Order: sequence, then structure tokens, then C-alpha cells
Amino acid sequence: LVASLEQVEQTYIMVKPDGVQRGLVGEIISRFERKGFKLTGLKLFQCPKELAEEHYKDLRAKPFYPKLIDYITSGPVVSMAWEGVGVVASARKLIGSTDPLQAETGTIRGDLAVQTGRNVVHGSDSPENGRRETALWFKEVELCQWTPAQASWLR
Ligand code: RTP
Repeated sequence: LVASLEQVEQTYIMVKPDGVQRGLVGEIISRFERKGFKLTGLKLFQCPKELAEEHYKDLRAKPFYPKLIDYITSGPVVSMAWEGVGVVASARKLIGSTDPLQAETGTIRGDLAVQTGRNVVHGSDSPENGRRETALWFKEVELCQWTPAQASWLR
């Protein structure tokens, strides 16, 4: 009842090419499912350069930007849209710090990654970016709004 008064957010989560190629897709999806968030979009996708540039436009001036674009477009990614109360901050917690060596054990990066430039997963950093990135990576028809058939135990 309390949670239903809070804001339901959207976030964009992406298994990056290293995560796909290392066979971590199921493991990563599983962590968000087990937490209790709702999956509203899911696809395997080869990201075109233009989309990678738009997604990371705020990082254009960074020295690592060209390598970041090469990395994200180097093979298919798994794009996901997740929905829930507090999902943006909670997903960032599940993912862990950008540098996997600083990420806590128990987080995705803390458990499964070593290098910042190969940190297996992306998660939106604000509710606004959650909406922006979901709309950037998914067509409207690819997103499913659905309600569990039985009352949810989670909110
Ligand atoms: P993300 O957007 O992927 O969830 O990552 P983030 O917010 O934790 O980190 P951000 O600072 O937005 O950086 C985006 C991605 O750029 C790569 N990166 N490389 N020094 C480096 O080589 C460096 N710094 C950042 C990472 O893949 C990071 O996730």
C-alpha cells in the first residue's frame, strides 16, 4: 500500500558486448528478476554507431569516448527495459560502481568484472535518463505494459 503511493520508474539496462560474449546474459537478467522488478522490454541488438554516440553524448569530450563507442558497437548487446518503484537507484546498486575493482562483492560488476572499460552492464543514472534511454533504444511496439494475473507480493 505504501509503495503504491510512490513513483513507478523506468530504467534502461544493457548487457554490453563483453557480457553477451562471456555468457552472462541469463545471470544478469536473473538478478533484476529476483529483486522483483518488472521486465517490459527485451532484445538482442547490434547497436549502430549513431545510436551509441547518441546514448553516450554526454561523454563526448572524455578521452575514452572513441574506445567506448568501439566497445559498445563491437558485438550484440542485450537491451532491457525494467519498471518498478525506485528501480533506477536500485538497479545502480545491483550493478555496482563503474570501476569493477571498486564495486562491492555481491554486485554484478563486483562479482563478474575486472576493468572499467569492460564492465559488462549499463544502467540509467536518473529517472529522466531512464525514460530517455528506454525511448532511444526501444520502439513503442517493442515495450509491453502488463499486469501480473495475480496480486503482486512485491508491491
Ligand atoms: P554506465 O553508463 O555504463 O552504466 O556506466 P556508469 O554510469 O557507471 O559510468 P559513466 O561514467 O557514465 O561511463 C560510461 C561507461 O564508459 C566507460 N568508461 N570507461 N576511464 C575509462 O576508461 C572509462 N570510464 C568510463 C565504462 O564502460 C562506463 O560504464
